[in-house]
Amino acid sequence: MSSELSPGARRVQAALADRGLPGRVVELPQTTRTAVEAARAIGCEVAQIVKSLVFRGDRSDRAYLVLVRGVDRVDESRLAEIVGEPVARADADFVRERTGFAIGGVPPVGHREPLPILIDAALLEMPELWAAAGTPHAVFRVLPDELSRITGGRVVEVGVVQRPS
Ligand code: 5CA
Repeated sequence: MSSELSPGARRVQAALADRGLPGRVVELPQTTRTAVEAARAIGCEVAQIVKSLVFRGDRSDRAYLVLVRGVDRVDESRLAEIVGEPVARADADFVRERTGFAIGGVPPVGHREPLPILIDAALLEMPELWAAAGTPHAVFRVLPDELSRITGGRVVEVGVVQRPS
């Protein structure tokens, strides 16, 4: 029940309900802070996890939210070409300030201020996805078409498979 969710997860639950997806958020006892941890907790493939990564525009100081598969990373030079300015990965303070959520729980909807959203095309090829819902223990299930619709994100090719470090 939504009344049992923590405050961050409740905000995402409300944003989803506003967009026609009520009751989707689940809070798990296990951590879902990273894509690998979330996949383990849910019992799905890492590629089905939506990573919500915030980048900072060098010139505009804008926040860009990029959604990629859990197995991918963002090609920053490609992203820079797409948004028309150099970008860098945002730090924890910037992420919290602009989205209203801490890294590890950043959702694709429900942000403090509207921000441009870019969706990597590969994400939309997955049959079913799971995204963060405001806290490092909260997620929600979403279909690719639903993710496009609720975010209004621009579909781009910006993801590259992450190599093991
Ligand atoms: N809850 C999961 C998905 S359900 C989640 O939020 N995954 S994530 O991939 O979108 O967010 C974690 C990501 O935040 C990591 O992949 C990592 O790239 C990034 N991150 C972790 N620590 C930092 C940091 N200090 N600064 C910037 N980015 C960070």
